[in-house]
Amino acid sequence: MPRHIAILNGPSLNYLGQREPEVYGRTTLADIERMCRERAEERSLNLVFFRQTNHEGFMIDWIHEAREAQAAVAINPGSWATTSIAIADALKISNLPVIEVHISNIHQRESYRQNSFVSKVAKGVIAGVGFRSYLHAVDALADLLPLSDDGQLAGPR
Ligand code: DHK
Repeated sequence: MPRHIAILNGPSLNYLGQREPEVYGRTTLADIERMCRERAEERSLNLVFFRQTNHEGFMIDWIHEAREAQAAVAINPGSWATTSIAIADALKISNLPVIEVHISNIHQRESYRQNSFVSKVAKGVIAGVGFRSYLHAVDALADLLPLSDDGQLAGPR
C-alpha cells in the first residue's frame, strides 16, 4: 500500500509564474504539481491531492480531508502563515507530519512575513529555494513516513 501525502497551496499561488517573478520565479503551479507527482512516485508516495485555494475555509476543510485520508501534508500557506490560527489549529489535529513550504526565504523579507503560526505546528519548514522547496518537502515526507520491512507504511504517528 502506498504512503499518502497531500500538497496544499494558499492564496495567490495560482499566479506563480506571473506573480513577482523576481521573488517567486517563473515556474507555474502546474509545473510544480507535475514535478511533485514525479518526485512522489520516485519516492513511493501516493500524492492523494495537490490543490490551491484563495478561500481559507476550503483550506481548513482540505486539511481535515487529508487527515481523514491519513495523508501527511506539505503546505504553502502563503500569507495565511502569519494570519491564520484556524489553519494552524487544523494542522495541529493531524497525527501525521506537516511540512511548511515557502518559495522565498520569508526571513529575509518584510518582518510581517516572519512570524508563522504554521511553523509552530509543522514538523519542518523549507523556505527560500524556489520551486525546489516543494520537492524538498516531498523528500522530507518520504523520509518521515516509515516503510516497514515489506515496503508498507508502518503506521500513523
Ligand atoms: C508565498 C506567499 O504568498 C507569501 O504571502 C509568503 C510565500 C511567502 C512563499 O515564499 O512561497 O509570505
